[in-house]
Amino acid sequence: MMNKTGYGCRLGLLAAGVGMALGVQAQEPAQVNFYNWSDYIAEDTLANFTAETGINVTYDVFDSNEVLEARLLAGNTGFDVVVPTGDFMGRQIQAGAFMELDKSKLSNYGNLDPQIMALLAEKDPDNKFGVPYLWGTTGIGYNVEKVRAALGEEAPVDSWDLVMKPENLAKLSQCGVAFLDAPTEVFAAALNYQGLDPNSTNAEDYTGPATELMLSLRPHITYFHSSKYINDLANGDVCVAVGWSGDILQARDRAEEASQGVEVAYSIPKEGALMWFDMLTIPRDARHPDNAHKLIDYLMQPEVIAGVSNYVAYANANSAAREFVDEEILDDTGIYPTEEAAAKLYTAKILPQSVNRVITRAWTRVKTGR
Ligand code: N2P
Repeated sequence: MMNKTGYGCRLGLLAAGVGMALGVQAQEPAQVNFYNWSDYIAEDTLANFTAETGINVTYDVFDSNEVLEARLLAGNTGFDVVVPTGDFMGRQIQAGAFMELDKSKLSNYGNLDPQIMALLAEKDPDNKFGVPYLWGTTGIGYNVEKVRAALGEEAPVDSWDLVMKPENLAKLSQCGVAFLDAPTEVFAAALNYQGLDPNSTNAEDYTGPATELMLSLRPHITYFHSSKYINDLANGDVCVAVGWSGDILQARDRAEEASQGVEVAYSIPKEGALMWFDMLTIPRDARHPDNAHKLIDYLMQPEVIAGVSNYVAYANANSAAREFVDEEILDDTGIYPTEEAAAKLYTAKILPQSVNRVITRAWTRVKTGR
């Protein structure tokens, strides 16, 4: 009777309307949209999540914080989980980009390393908006044999001299040089190398010495790109890359699997390097926030995140996962640095917007070489 007259349906709509007005969430469709860094998850992670929860994952990838930030700040991304790096997350929090996490929905939260959480609270007070996914460093990947051929046995592979002395880079340019297209990270490395504060808030440090150094290197840099270098290093198409730890180690592993005689190594230079944490966050306007929490909680399961670390060669921040991480990953000092190297690592602070604008302009100069 009700159906015939259509009241059932109308009542249903009315109830939904009242429910929404009261803030009662309707059941979400079994869907979650995940925007993650490229080469940053195990092959089976998302399929296993879907098998376990029945929630479908639409997966899309990026290789630049700037790209993610532009989308986030424009709003309406359609994504439910995104992965900004800690310092970027910090300023995006200030811009109101995220939804506060409901920790009652994160049963695995207690697995996270309390020391790392305390460090992250500098950018996210009370850890309200983000949980760490993976972390790594920004250093130098190189082709062992080609670098030796270009610079000899004494090639300074343990130092930023390798890529920040124009005379070295000039020789390496014959076999291909890749730099990340990550302005804040490369400028931080250049400043640190020059004995300046990698987190300088002094605009002249960027427009002056850091830009000058980068312009002197520019003629020898084959390209700026933040994901292509994995295959290029593995294939021997570039012989040196300023890049991310795990990506370079993936290149090492791909080269090994291909057995074409390419040997890739990763170095955290002795002058120090940037250490960063990538964060699981939920955009403020996410349409599937419940499922976003389920995905984040899933990624905090010890076996799950250990499986990701084992696959992508990045460290995680999950204390309970340690026993599931392969020995060779735990023992790899490119992934979990020695205490000596760790003491030299620096993290990125949230810089004033005015400094960020200076960095963006200076980076354009560096890339165009003018
Ligand atoms: C993974 C890139 C690592 C993320 N391809 C850098 N924050």
